Amino acid sequence: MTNRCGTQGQSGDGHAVSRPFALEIGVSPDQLRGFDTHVHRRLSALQGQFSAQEAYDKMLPSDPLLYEVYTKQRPEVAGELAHGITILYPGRVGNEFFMTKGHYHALRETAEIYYCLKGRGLLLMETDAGDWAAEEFSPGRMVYVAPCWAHRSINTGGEELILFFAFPGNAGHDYAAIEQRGFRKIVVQRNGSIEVVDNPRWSSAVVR
Ligand code: PAN
Ligand code: ZN
Repeated sequence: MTNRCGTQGQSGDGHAVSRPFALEIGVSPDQLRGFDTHVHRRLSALQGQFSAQEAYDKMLPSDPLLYEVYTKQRPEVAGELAHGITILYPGRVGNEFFMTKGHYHALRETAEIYYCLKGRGLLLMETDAGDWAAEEFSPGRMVYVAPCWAHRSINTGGEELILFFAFPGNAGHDYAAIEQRGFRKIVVQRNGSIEVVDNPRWSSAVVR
């Protein structure tokens, strides 16, 4: 039986065995240098996701940057852990807070860990079966995304929300279901407070 540990730098399947390493990570720009991919996501990437279409259309010409993702890439196999940092900027579209696209993992039964380094926010989660949850982010708080739960980060504060994350190398990302029907809940500011309410645009249409 082969495994990925092997002997003398070669795993049983002939690939190089991963080496241990360490990274300086944190909230300052020089603590992001150790990552090897960097993605920018702007408002236009969240077409159809915000409930206030008029406010969305008004903001679209300037296409503001909503978040950046820095990732340390790992082989996309079980046993490895992909990891990185998301910086989600503060702001709203109408009364709805800036958020990430959100996704299921392509391999549904894979979990994820988030650890908040800076800011305030929520991790909104839901399952195909209709369950949902919202856990708070504040510096020092960890949120565990259980297997099979879609997840979307939301910045409810006035400064950047900075999150460290780690997930199995073979998880993959499935954006389609969320792009088509959104999450069941949205997070809005109402009379100065933060509320999790039903998404008026959510559709129960089965997406496969
Ligand atoms: C995170 C997210 C990251 C950006 O790394 O990918 O916060 O969110 P979207 O991928 O939804 O745009 C993660 O959950 N990875 O699995
Ligand atoms: Zn994920």
